[in-house]
Amino acid sequence: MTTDKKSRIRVILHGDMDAFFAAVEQRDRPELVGKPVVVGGTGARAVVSTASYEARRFGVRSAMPMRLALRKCPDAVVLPPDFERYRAASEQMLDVFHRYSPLVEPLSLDEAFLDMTGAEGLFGSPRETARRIRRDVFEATGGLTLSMGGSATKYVAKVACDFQKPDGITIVPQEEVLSFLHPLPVSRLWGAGEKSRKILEARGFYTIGQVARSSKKIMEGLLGSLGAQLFELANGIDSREVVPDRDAKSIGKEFTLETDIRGREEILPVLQIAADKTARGLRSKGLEASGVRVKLKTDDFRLLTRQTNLSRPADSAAQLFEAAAGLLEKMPLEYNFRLVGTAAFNLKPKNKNIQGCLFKDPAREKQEKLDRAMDAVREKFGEPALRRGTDEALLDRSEIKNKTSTEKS
Ligand code: TTP
Ligand code: MG
Repeated sequence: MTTDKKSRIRVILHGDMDAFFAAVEQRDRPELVGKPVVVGGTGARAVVSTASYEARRFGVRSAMPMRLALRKCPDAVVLPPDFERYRAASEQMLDVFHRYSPLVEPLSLDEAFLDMTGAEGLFGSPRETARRIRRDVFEATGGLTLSMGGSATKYVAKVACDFQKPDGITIVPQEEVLSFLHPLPVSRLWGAGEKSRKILEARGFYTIGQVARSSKKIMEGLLGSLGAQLFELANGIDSREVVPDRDAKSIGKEFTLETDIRGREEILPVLQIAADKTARGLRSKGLEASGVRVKLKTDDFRLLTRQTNLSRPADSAAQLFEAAAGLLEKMPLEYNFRLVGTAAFNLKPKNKNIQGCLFKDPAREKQEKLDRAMDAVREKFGEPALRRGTDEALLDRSEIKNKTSTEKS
């Protein structure tokens, strides 16, 4: 039996972290758990970035002036944003998503679509898949929760994700799409901003169902081409594909050390782990890199970087580490360092066929096999199952706080 790809019902999941910035702060400062936390600026004209659900009970919302937020919730703990930690958590979330699908489309730091079409045999029903992903993200981020929505279209998956926030899963089967959408307010139509909402409401359209029961022509008359789009969405029609993020210009892993390190001998083992993780990041996305960068941060927060181009594209730890260790030789190492990292750049999808048959290199093939085998074992038994010798010794000292990140340069 052949399956027509176009007519196949898609399975799309949308995930979005709960109270993201505030949740990261509560994770890192357990004394704030259960308390109203507001993340945002502190100046006179500052606004709220986000509020923990405890603060939302008082009516605090994103984009609200901070002064108003504090009038509503005088006991709120106000914290400035720390994007480095949010970006690291975002990467951990995306790394998990990429374990489930190669088609991951991030929309912002804390949300992304996954196309899970055809993966039911691997991970179970959409609800079961969402459950697993949420569990894995919780583990990978050290305790952050996200909500997920699922449906055959991006639009309904996104609306569904918000439906049972926080910490919820909402799957909308195809036959329930219209009964799910129609009671919702028109502001839930993707693309309907404040202005279009007012126009719609002035003409008596308050719910998505009312829009669906009108006509494309009427909607076009009211809002032009946007009206036609909203009419389609209101009827559950949205053919947009999940477009994987092609803008990631580099993939990198870095470690912030709890105690500073000094000298080549101490840096090399950390560099080895960073190269290993960078290589795994590449392989999990089916990419290879033609450039490698090393990043060191001194104890007084000065950043030192060196980069080089590889003679041939690479996705193995051995190749990345060799290049990184070479770069280290050219760096001034007389400082104390608090951060060590590697990044791979000049990325492109790995073309197995052409590379594989034109340039057969037994040593490289063997390395690739080993890397694949290690990936498979880790995939099956989890992170601690298999580590290179240096890894184990270092991690056992518990001196490394993992701060993985995918750089966007
Ligand atoms: P959201 O996902 O919209 O909000 P959230 O994660 O805080 O809460 P939830 O999803 O549970 O409703 O945005 C993600 C982060 O983006 C948020 O934590 C802070 C930031 N942000 C702003 O800085 N300004 C804003 O106006 C919004 C909406 C978000
Ligand atoms: Mg969110």
